[in-house]
Amino acid sequence: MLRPQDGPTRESTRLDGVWRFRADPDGTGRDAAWSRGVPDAGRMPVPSSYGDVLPGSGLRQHVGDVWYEREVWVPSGWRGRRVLLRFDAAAHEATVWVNGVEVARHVGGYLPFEADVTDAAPAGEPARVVVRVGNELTLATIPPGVVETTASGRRQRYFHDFLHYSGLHRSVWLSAVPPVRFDTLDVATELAPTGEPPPVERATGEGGPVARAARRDATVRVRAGVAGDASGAVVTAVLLDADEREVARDAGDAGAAIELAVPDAHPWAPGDGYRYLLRLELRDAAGDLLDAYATRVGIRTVRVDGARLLVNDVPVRLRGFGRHEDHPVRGKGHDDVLAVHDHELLGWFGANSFRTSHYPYAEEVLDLADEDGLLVISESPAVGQNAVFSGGRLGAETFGEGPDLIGADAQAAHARVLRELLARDALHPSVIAWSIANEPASSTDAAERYFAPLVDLVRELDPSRPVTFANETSNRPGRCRVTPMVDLLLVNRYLGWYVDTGDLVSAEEHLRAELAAWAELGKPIVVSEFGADAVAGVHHLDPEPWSEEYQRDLVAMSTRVFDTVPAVIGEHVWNLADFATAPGLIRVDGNRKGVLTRQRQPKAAAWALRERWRAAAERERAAATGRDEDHRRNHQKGSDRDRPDTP
Ligand code: BDP
Repeated sequence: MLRPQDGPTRESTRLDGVWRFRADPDGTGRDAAWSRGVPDAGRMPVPSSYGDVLPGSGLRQHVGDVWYEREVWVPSGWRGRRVLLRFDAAAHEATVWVNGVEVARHVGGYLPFEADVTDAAPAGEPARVVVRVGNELTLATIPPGVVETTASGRRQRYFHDFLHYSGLHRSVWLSAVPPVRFDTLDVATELAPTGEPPPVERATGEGGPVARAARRDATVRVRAGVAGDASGAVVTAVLLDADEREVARDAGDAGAAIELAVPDAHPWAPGDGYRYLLRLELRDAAGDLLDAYATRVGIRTVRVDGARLLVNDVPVRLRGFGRHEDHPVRGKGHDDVLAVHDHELLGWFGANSFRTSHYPYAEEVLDLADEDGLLVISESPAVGQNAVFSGGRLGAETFGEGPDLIGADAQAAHARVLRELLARDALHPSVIAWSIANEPASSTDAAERYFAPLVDLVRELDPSRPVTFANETSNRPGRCRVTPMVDLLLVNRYLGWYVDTGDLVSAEEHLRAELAAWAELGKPIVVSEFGADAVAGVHHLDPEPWSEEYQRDLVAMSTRVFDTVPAVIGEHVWNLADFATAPGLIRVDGNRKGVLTRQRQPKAAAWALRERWRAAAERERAAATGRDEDHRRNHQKGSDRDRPDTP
């Protein structure tokens, strides 16, 4: 499945806007054939979560089905082409009908799916699109949950700490594509070994210098899969630089690998979102154009070397956030305004990285990260697989076979979601690691059995990126059975908050000891969560939890510790901004661990982080400029020597 785009052979239109909508908690619509048309429907904007849009509707707590409906004219000019209907996300499972005909079913709330609707939606006629979206989580879904019957009706319980927003969160597309066409695309990039001196050693303190890689010869390997009868067809791949100058070209049979040699390539690197444009053409034996597809390609490598994480063979140090797709009213509905604003805020902080905690984000977000040269840890939606957070709903073992355990069905769903995630995100240079889960119970035999095949699967699907997962605090070094399997350690730690509450001196000692223990494993460590709740406007002279000062001081204490542990190559504060959660005794209108409010205004910690991270970014820029300058001088010397008339 390829992303929709416009081009010489393809056209696409977004079906975003206000759709007809009706909640159906009793599941009436399934028997009453609402698939043909939803009676007495109200309205709902797409994309958005439906939870907070209609005041007083109770939809925030809704469990079960909702129905969406709209009409669309299929352009008459699309005759003879295939018509695809794509949902960038339907949270959390959906069935789609076009003119009463079922065209798609999909389980999982954060990844796209599409249907070929050519027969159901003839060109030149109106088509009625109806979507049933369900949001029930079970122990077989990713993420897990349990539906309980209470005096107030059915309630969805879940073990993750963000509101279970639901609905059509991302764009819906109708596209015309040629009958014989590209339908998958794999791109792998490699840089020639560097003859340069080893990169600058990381100094301790405030991030350490990280230099951008200099230009190097590169190879781009392209494999484009084709749907339809492509016998005799030829694929041409052309790579253009950012100034649209052709730098490489080659051709091959449909489905075969094409290797493009790119001399003196400009790598994609942290803070430098340089990308080439890859243009693909598919022509039949007579030379007629069957399909064309274009995508941006960042040339870069990622590698773990001992306790270092190397991008383009240069050690990187991640500074940034765990985030959420979460905004007032829209919930998890993607919005370009808010996404661009959040990314500008990352720049304001001097951040260079984030994790898509705890589910795949809208692809538009990854586009922004690609463009900005941000380092992204892409996470699967497997969050809350841990009895510790389940309030007794999961058996103490968490994983295994049984009515209160997460077992083989969940594991199969988890594998499916990882396949879909990698298929969607592998083309993004910003994605530098795959996180297969957040904070599972990871210290048992059953957890080892559950995760081992998933780690293998990700490695097999993408040998070019490290595999990781975020470790939860009770799964200590030596006990945790999953950390030995992964390449990069993510540890979520709340010293000074859930542990040593209000005592930053003890917290510092404990954090130092724990990180030293993790460092023994000889792998790079990203502290992927640390932080404290702070209610904006609460101030205190003493170290009082919930005050802005306490949050600021806890972050400062933590980063002071990180700077003394060379294996800690990343710090992700939890969280960029306050976010909505299920109601709870330790939640005040949501989780307040944002260093920004939910409205994206700074708390005291934000200013302190900005100072630390901008200083680090500045040092990186200086180091990168130095390296570029050296490279330019060496290169210049070489070419001068080649010219006979140069003294
Ligand atoms: C961690 C979770 C994260 C929570 C955070 C918290 O990974 O989703 O929001 O704690 O408690 O356990 O704030």
